[in-house]
Amino acid sequence: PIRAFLFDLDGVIVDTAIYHYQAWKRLANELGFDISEEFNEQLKGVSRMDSLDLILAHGGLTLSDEKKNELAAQKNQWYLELVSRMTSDDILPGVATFFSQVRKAGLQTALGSVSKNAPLILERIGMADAFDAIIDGTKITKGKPDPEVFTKGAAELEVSPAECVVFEDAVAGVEAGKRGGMFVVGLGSPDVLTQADLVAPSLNDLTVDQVLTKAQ
Ligand code: B16
Ligand code: MG
Repeated sequence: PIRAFLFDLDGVIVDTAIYHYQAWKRLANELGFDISEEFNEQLKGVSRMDSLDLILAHGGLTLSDEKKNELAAQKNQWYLELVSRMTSDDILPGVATFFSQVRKAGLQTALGSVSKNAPLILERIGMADAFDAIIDGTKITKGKPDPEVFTKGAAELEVSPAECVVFEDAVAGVEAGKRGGMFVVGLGSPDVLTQADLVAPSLNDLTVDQVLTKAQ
């Protein structure tokens, strides 16, 4: 049976992708090129350094590790300025209702985010106590599509992968859940999230019962 739900943060609980995009775009512009919203899709669920590498390759730049660390720190500073203004109003529609159903169903919950800023964001939106386990970018060595962020969540909850459902909005995150041996609910477009076992536009369009019926 399903015993735990594992949630991605950005794109599932909150929409921080827009802030990541604004901060990366500002950085690219300072370096003399631009990134589009379409390009930004590739950055979703991807770690900070891997994102920077993709952006620099896009701009045709090769830089030293020292310079890259400096740029990543600058982007994060801009990103944090945007995140610091977040409140519970930034929680995506349907999340609160879905979480109360999760509790009623007696399921465990974990956060599976590659963001090193995940605890800060949870604090800002008032959801720091909403999860039984929190796996963030400081607890993993490999970002999505590696399954580590979700397998660690399952381990911390003491459940097996087959007992978990992952909720993800990113292609890399859906792949991570599947590679971890879990049932994956994709939140977004079925044309994009082709590997997901079930796809809905957002948590607002799903009930816990619907998910459990499909997953077990
Ligand atoms: P940070 P998720 C991911 O969060 C974002 O989708 C991705 O765009 C970002 O680069 C990554 O976190 C690292 O974030 O720079 O804050 O450590 O989707 O795994 O919740
Ligand atoms: Mg995401």
